[in-house]
Amino acid sequence: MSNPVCLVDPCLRVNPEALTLLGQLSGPVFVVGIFGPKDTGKSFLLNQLAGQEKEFGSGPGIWLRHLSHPTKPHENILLLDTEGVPEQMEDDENEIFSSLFCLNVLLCDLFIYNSKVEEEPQKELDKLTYVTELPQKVHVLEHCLSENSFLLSSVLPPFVWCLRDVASETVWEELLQASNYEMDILLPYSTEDTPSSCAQKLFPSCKAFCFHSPHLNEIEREAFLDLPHPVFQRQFKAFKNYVLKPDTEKKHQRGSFL
Ligand SMILES: Nc1nc2c(ncn2[C@@H]2O[C@H](COP(=O)(O)OP(=O)(O)O)[C@@H](O)[C@H]2O)c(=O)[nH]1
Ligand SMILES: [Mg+2]
Repeated sequence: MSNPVCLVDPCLRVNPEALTLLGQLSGPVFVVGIFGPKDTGKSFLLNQLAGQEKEFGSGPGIWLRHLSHPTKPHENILLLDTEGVPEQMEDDENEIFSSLFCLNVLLCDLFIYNSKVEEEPQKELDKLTYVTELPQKVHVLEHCLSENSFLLSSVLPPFVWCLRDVASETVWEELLQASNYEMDILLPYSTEDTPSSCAQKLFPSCKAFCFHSPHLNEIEREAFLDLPHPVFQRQFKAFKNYVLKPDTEKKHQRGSFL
């Protein structure tokens, strides 16, 4: 497993060190990207996917980490960690995050949107306003712009929404398990062009996974040492199975950009 390397800086300049690392890879590559608000446990989740107990975050831009597939050593996994989106931003900073979102989405085979959910899920997903800009920013075929929104789903990866710090008593997890983690079970039907309905329309599939906080209280810590909370571990296992298991629905339906 490699240490994280900056792939692109906030001005979207590619780091030659990352290109050298990519050039040395042989065998199939599966790219998992994450995006979302600051301090919502994005880097922590990727560290868990990498099997790392030690936490380390990422700096500005998009950061790349390479690991071998846990059960298929000749296959590669690339994790793309993105700097977290701050709550308040100037216009030019907002434009940078919009570009980082777009680039992350286009580079990965599976895109994770990670956020804490304190109220209705739809309100939280509607904060991902960058998704509504995708049809203007990504043109699949220059001569077919009128069909662009429709064509986008052939180049976009599956969308996975990770809802963090979800209390055990909500019914969301049960609903998701019963529907094979289909995200729309959490969202009321809407005909408006909100970010949540755009995500459902544009991405080829949308799944959602709930996570309890990984933190333990004093008493639990004595029983479980420094591991994440057992409920988090159970939920993480289902998520990891989805992310890393071969699945014709989600893998390699589209051309690779990397
Ligand atoms: N409440 C809570 N804290 C978390 C969670 N995951 C990680 N953390 C902690 O939140 C802090 C920020 O995590 P980090 O992964 O760096 O957040 P990022 O900015 O989204 O990458 C760290 O101290 C983590 O230990 C979570 O699911 N819930
Ligand atoms: Mg981080």
